[in-house]
Amino acid sequence: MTSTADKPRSYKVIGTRPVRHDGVPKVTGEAQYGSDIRLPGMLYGKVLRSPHAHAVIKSIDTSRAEAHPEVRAVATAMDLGAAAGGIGKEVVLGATQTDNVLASSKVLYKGHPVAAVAAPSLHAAEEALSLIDVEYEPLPAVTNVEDAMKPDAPWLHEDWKSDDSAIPNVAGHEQHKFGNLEKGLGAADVVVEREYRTQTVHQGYIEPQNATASWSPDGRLTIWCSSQGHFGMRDNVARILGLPESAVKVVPMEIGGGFGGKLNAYLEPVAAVLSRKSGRPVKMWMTRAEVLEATGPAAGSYVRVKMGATREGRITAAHAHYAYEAGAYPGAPLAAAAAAVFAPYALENVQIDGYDVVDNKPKTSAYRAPGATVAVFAVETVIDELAGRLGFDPVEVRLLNAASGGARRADGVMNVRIGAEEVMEAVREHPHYSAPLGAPADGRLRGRGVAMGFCRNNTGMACVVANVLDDGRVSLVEGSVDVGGSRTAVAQQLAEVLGLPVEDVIPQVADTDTIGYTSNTGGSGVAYKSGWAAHDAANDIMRQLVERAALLWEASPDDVEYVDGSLQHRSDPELRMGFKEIAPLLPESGGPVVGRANINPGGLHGSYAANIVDVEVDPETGKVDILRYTALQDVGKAIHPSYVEGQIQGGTAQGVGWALNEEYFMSEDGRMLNASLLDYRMPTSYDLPMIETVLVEVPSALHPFGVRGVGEANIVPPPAAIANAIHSATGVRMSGLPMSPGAVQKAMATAAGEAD
Ligand code: SMO
Repeated sequence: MTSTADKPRSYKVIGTRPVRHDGVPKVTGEAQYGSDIRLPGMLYGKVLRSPHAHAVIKSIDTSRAEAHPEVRAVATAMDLGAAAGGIGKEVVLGATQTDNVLASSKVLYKGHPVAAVAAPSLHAAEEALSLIDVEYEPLPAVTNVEDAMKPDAPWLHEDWKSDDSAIPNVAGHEQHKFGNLEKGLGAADVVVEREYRTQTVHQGYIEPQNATASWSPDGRLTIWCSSQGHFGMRDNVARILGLPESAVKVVPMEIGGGFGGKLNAYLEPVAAVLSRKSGRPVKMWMTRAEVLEATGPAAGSYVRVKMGATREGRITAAHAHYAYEAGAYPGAPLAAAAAAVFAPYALENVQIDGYDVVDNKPKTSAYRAPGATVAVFAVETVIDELAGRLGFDPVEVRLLNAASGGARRADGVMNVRIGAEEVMEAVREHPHYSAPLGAPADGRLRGRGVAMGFCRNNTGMACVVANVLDDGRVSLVEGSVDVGGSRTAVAQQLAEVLGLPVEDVIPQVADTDTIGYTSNTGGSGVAYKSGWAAHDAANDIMRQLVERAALLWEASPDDVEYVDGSLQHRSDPELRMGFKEIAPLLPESGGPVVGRANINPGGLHGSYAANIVDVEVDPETGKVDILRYTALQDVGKAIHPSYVEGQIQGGTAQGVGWALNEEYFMSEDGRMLNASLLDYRMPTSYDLPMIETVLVEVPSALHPFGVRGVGEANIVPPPAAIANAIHSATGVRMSGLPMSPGAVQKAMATAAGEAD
């Protein structure tokens, strides 16, 4: 039997661009998203949210709402499993998620849920919200990471004050260091130190959060929702409600984007409680304002980076200090930031200090390459400045310091086979890098910038079951929610091993009772872990088919092999059977053939990305137009190149939004002033040129097909690349995000003032 462990050099299915299996249903609108669920007798639930950014809840009186003739159930924090006590500095998901789902003693941001109602109509539910009487004692709010750490700042979590050495609202400090920073700085000919401030941004997924729950009288709870991991959601809901995991079934619906924002429970436990109390299924969904004000955006930050280099271009020292807003509860992505911040470089003297800071904003969540984008924005602009001051080409200086396999990353991880250098070389060789900039429009300025980025990849448990059907097709049941076409990428890996066309594989994502535990669709891990599981399940099928063919041929299994989708006898060329020929014979040769894999593959992997971008700046208005964009990424092995390119373009577009426009505008009293997609300005097709992609394939050493996660590294370089391009155009260094017209204009005016 042929094993694919020896990695065939040429592939028949991997690397091709088939139409995705879910393409037609998604184009026709037939695909079922969370909000498409309709159950008999279903009620509608709505959440009452705090009007204050920070307040003590003195009392909640639900009696008037309960007396409303149409109200079937009212819920408060008292109905959740673990009544929340104080919130500790540890990230204990149970306590913080419970308190975030329905506030117990304090509200910590505007939009924080305090109660919920269910009624036969949405209108009645909304009306009943106004009958819930909540008495608040408002407190001063703090919505900025630097203000939150000031000695006179209001403390969000009172019990943290007991540690009298504590800086206000700091939940944690994570430090990594090796070598000797001072010695490294002493050895430098040039040292650059800069500080940066960035604003809260949102993932901006199109589909708002939703959940429908049905609590059966037999005690089992079923939830239909759109999430990045129905097993993770099941476990969260069980923890919040104090139930065993086995009491909860989560049915994954199609998902309209997540980008890290659909890992946590918001409405699910509330709908469940309302269903238990009313005896009816309850459906809930968020408005866009609720999504922006009360789900999990990405941290605003304060970042300071100091780096030194010699005249020869060697970086001798690097220090990154970043304080990230966690929002209402601890848990800013410090470790993921530490993994990424200096990842493209081999450094001898390095220190990283990350701070996790709570403030009166919604609890932040992961966002595509969590923590990496703003830290790398700082590092990559400092490197650009170092290169300029030393008279080096910005790519040359990066290549001189490039990390490679065997070098230690700044957060301590030993690099395995990585693609940092290959990506930098691809930048240098790309025609865009040496193309003329062209003449700007009248009065405008043009420039070009480059930057690197990195995101580590996660892996985790994954299960698939593959059923051979009588007609020779295979139904592939998997546990990974499909966010970006992974159904097809996983099916391709099964098809490759079996030598089948991918159209003969029918993939579907099964609910938590139907397939084994599969970890979240996050950390760019699905094509890796579920793809690996599909590879193993295909090998399981091959092994069984060899046995069946041997049975049918009255031969020894040792004399039968599986080659290119066919079974054949090793010495008798007459004995040969295709997959489609043996499939209908299975019932009479022992029964169905089912391949299966339940795995937990390791993998310390990551993906490197780089951008080349040309901009044109209007000095009058400060508006930055993007003229040309090239996004390069080390993708391991591209299973479905079109979807890999789509990931790169999507991440780049989000990075451009973060770079140029997106931000939460907060009022003095802690309200988000732009809680709509009209005022929260994400880029549209009018703002972006065609983003050209370059796939650099440096295979992962572990995965049977060399897959790396490709979903995240691409969002990391844009802010720095654009900032460097703005500098190249205007001579001005930007020190924060977004680099909106107002910010660019102000920076140019300040620089002009200093020059006078
Ligand atoms: S930010 Mo992602 O869901 O790993």
